[in-house]
Amino acid sequence: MADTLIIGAGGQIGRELIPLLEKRSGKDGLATADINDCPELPGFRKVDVLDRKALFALFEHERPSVVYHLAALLSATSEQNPQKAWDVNMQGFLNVLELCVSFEVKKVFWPGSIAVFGPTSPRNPAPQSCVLEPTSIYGITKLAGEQLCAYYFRRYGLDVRSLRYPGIVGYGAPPGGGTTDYAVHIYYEAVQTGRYVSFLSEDTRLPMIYAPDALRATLELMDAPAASIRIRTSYNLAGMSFTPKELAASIRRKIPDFEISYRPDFRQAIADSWPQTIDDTPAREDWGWKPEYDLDAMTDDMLGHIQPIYRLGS
Ligand code: AKB
Repeated sequence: MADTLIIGAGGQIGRELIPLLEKRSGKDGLATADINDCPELPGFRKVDVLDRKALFALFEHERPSVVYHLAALLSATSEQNPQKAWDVNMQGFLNVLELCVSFEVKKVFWPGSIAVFGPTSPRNPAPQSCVLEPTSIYGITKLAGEQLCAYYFRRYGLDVRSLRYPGIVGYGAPPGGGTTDYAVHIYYEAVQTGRYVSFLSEDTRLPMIYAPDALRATLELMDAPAASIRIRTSYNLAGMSFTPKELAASIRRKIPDFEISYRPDFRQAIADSWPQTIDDTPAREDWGWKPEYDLDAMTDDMLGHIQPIYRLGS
């Protein structure tokens, strides 16, 4: 049995959350699951969220009080396989929600995304409530998913909480298949080769957040008293906003010879449909959200962690 179960634990958010949750529940209080083999994770079981029998067995064995359901395909991967995106992001989530109701789970976290916004939403900033007409299949699953959060809360009293994450930048675990991933890859390339080819154009401004802020927001939301959670779909969450050109300039403060060039691909259309900045007033008002990192502070911290790894390796 485990107090907390993380499903999709092998991904970027899961791997970064594990040490923080371990501090709270201890190694034995944590169970993890992923579709990929991750034997290094605490209390690990390999489970596909579309395999209802295996998922049931996992819940029956662990009987968790808190569930973090993080298994999902991100925007770029989803666009290349919309059917799979629908299956994993929607059916997988429904399977987990049903089990959370059956096993009387106390609290559930589900990652929303700024991808719920579309070209008809205000872009600068995108408010909490507005027209939501996403054009990517990923955004469509995130919009339906956040409505499921509200539905399960209304209908079954299931305490599901969610954040509309911007792009998450961190060194703790690599992202996979997102449109905002360039903002992580660029640091590694800057350190390793001194140059980077961006798959987004130089002036593509997107909402981003540094991983320590994103993780703190997640835990603060989960710790907040239920009565203060007024948004039962998914909270807007802002950290910072920048373009590839601005990110390159921030890196150049530390690596003056760093070069960036631009070769936009299919991900440009996804980025162009998203907002540039986010208004997260309800998160600030309801549970006291406040980001700590701006672009240069993030760059200094990222390079401070990445540079020593490659210096040691060379
Ligand atoms: C992606 O780029 O797909 C994600 C997201 C913004 O949800 N990082």
